Amino acid sequence: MPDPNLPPPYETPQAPIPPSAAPPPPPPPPEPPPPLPPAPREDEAALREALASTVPDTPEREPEPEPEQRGGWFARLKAGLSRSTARLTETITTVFRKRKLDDEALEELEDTLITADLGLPAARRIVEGFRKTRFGKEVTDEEVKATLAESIAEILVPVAKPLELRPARAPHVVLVVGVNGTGKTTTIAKLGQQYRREGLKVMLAAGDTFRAAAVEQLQIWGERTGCPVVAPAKMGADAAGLAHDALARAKAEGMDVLLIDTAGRLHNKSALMEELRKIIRVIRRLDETAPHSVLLTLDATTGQNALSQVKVFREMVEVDGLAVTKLDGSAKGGVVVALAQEFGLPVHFVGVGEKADDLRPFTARDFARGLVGLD
Ligand SMILES: Nc1nc2c(ncn2[C@@H]2O[C@H](COP(=O)(O)OP(=O)(O)O)[C@@H](O)[C@H]2O)c(=O)[nH]1
Ligand SMILES: [Mg+2]
Repeated sequence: MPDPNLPPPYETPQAPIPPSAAPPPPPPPPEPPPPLPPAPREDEAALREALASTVPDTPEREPEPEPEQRGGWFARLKAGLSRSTARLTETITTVFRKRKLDDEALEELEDTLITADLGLPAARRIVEGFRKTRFGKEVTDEEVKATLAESIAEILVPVAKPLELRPARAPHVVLVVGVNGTGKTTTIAKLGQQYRREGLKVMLAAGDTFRAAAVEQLQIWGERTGCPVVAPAKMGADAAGLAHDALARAKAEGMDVLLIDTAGRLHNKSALMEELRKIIRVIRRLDETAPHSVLLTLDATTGQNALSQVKVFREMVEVDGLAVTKLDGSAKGGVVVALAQEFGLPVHFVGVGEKADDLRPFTARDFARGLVGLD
């Protein structure tokens, strides 16, 4: 087993120093030329970044904290959402300090909600709620925030559904799909670790067979979390074949969960669609009920673009639920409300960081209050 603390097995090629960057002839002592930025290959850069940021220390060395009460996680969620909160509440705080809720005020509220990525339909729905119950009354920013949190929670409640696993020893197959960089591999690793902690037997399948970085990232996580990883024999191997082998092994070894990573090359949509559909076809030869969940990862920092990604992926496969990642770095967390309003697809998980513990089931009320900045 390779030492996970060793640097990744890639050398960064040094970019040649152009003559123009060389020091002028010696006025002693000569200044060394400024170091040029390295020019790593795309995969190497991705791997380096992935390894540096996504793989926490081994659980043996640095035990993860016990699962916390709502308090700890809520605080983290709220902190993660702080940029989105600022987006949403700055205007409310200034505009609604004490103000009559008239048409103009409602229009401003609607604009604020749209700017905060909640989308037009959700913004309209929320504003209509205000109109019905509070129109003509004097309101404060605190009242507006409280009502807003309630209206948002109302939109989110129907989609806040956990990913329910089927009974043990009949591997529950989760096919994880999504655009490159949205967090598929990291989400699989996080789920693997969490299911392992619950005592489940979990296998990971490195179905993004084109990117060495993706395969190695998953292998390292697998080693650390005690999840066997089924990896391609060579880069570019058939993803469907790999998924098939992985399910055969998962069944033979009595796994509870099989998490299948996939490629997300959206620039070649028809090829990706064919690949995903083929994966589904071949795993159904072993279990006609598989995959039991098709989980689509969405990167919250992409805001409204996440909506188009849902549409595109739903044309390719039957998406069962969403995992929304990177809510911590995003000012566009309001997009979760837009997603809920527009598609009604279950939001199973939200990610607010790169560690295994930074992915949790989605809870409507906590999210709504966190987004609005309330406790
Ligand atoms: N801040 C933050 N970063 C995340 C989160 N989820 C994933 N990432 C990072 O996003 C990058 C891409 O993730 P990856 O899982 O490789 O995406 P993939 O291409 O879809 O497999 C990695 O650097 C991850 O560490 C999250 O919830 N928060
Ligand atoms: Mg990946």
